[in-house]
Amino acid sequence: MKENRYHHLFEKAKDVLYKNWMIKYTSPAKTLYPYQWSWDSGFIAIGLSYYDQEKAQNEMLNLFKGQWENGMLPHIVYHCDFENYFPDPDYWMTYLNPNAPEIKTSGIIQQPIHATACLQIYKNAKDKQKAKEFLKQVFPKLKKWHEFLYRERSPDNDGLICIVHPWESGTDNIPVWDDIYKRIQVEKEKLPNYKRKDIETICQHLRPSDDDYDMYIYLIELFKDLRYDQKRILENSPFVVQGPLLNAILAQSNLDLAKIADIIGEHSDIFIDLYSLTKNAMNQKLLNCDEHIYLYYDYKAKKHISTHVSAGFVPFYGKIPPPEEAKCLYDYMNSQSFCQLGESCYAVVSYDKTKEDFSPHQYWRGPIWININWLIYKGLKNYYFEEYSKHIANSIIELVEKYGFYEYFDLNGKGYGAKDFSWTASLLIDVLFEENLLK
Ligand code: 2M8
Repeated sequence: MKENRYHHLFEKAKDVLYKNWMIKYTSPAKTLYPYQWSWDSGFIAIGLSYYDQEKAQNEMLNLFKGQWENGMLPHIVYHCDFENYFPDPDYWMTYLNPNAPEIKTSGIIQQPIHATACLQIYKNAKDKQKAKEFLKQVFPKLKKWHEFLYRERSPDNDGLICIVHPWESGTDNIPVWDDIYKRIQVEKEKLPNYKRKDIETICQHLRPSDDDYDMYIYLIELFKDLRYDQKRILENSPFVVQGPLLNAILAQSNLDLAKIADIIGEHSDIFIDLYSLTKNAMNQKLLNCDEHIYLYYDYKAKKHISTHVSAGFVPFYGKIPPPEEAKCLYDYMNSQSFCQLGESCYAVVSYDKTKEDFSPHQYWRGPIWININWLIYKGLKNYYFEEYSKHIANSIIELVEKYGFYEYFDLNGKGYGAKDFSWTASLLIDVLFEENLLK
């Protein structure tokens, strides 16, 4: 085998994941995010699965140590205690709910990418027998997790899952929320004293604003008052949103959970049915054929939010768009608003860049994120939009090679946020293998 630039990149990516490794799990970035995050760990396990089966399996099994009795998989699992992150493990007071496990966790969720990650571990496994044992071990946990989402987070029982906190979206300060925030009165004087730690390492203007943080804390305080009772949260939280990102990821995870069930001889039909349920509901409620994108739905105000973000194209990943709509969605994404082929832009920006409030450097309000682009890259392959998926693959490689393993990137490729960011490394690894570049 001849070593080439891709082998070098692969080694560097492994190094980033190794640096962020905390024995039981891989942190997203040691200084900024020292704990175990839910969807990060899913992405990380996918990268690890190409070269360290054992570590990838443990990444998932240790994440599920934080699973609640009712099936909820929390967005952070605090395996230990560090000084450098707020909210700290004690802040959440999850003992208020009898379902919470002994290990400290947050009290909210993130995107359910885990079944997909577990199936990928099996697919890449050198030791298939061990991988099958792993699937047997993890299957009941994944099943319980999906059951939680459909039982507790689908208020109309139509297969569309809600988030109740901006952190649950993973796209924390995305401009979609601006509209919702206008109708939420945060009583600042009632908020507890808290101290942000993120701005000790990253410039404040690159992170969510103090007002955003007040909103985050306001909602968590409310959830504590409601003792993390999901039914009461859905009834009382002013922030209840149905969106294309979580639902597309869940749809795909249902398909992958069905495959896992087949491999280990369990019933798989139920997951195929759930896939169809969510897919149909997304196409009925979130797809806007006139605007050529999937929209978010403000469940409390009972209205769609017409803010266009790249997450609106992630349904490609879950094979959601009907074939007759796919080309229009694609054409809109392949335009000046997001990233036009031939234009000098690297990849799909997180928010419509023709908008006045597009912000090239501020977190989820404009920059290019590798995970969203990876989801779109996979999605475009489903629909045979080869030129664009190739473009994204090349961009992911070039961004990392030229500028480093950053958390996110601006239009010129300059990196921002955490410097050695785990999902940037792990998803690059997936792209290198997918594109057959390590032969
Ligand atoms: C960011 O979110 C956390 C809160 O969960 C934060 O800003 O402190 C988001 O980018 C989220 O998607 C990600 O999972 C997390 C860790 O990388 O950081």
